[in-house]
Amino acid sequence: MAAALILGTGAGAALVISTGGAEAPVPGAPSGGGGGIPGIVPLPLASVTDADPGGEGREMPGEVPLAFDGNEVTAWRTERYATPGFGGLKEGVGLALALEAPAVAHRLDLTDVGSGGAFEVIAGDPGPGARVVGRGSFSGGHQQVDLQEGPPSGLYTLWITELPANAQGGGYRASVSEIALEGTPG
Ligand SMILES: [Ca+2]
Repeated sequence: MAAALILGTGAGAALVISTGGAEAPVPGAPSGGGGGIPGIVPLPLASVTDADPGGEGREMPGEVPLAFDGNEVTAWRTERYATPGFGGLKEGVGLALALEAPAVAHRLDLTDVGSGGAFEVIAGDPGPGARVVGRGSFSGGHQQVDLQEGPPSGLYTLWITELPANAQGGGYRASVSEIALEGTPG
């Protein structure tokens, strides 16, 4: 399917033209990824980091790789807090997903442990003026969160604003077993 997309309208706007014929394969992308929506593919991640801008800047960084190791048994967990609202210590914590190249994310694939709470998907960083493109709550399983289309971004943040109850050990914490983005490369 040949298509021409003009991305952006300001200075530095990129013109991306498919050359027709075979599209470049995405390394590691399973065929049929994207649930059958044309042009939607898994978006390769360059890095994932813990986000704790309102705290000490660290939120279990050693466990971050467990959120995308392909194993639903292992998970990145937040620290454990006294209340769903982080004990009043901060507005949220999360995972920052840096893409290998800017893209329009259409969907967040999330597998988690727990039930309830709340999260946002932000194109870019959290904070004042953050561009929220999706919202959801923890499901204790696999879910797909549809995201609002917007300009391409090289960074998407899973921003947890309310923690689910911690199933083991009391308190409140979120656990992300697997996280991935699907969308349209920019
Ligand atoms: Ca995992």
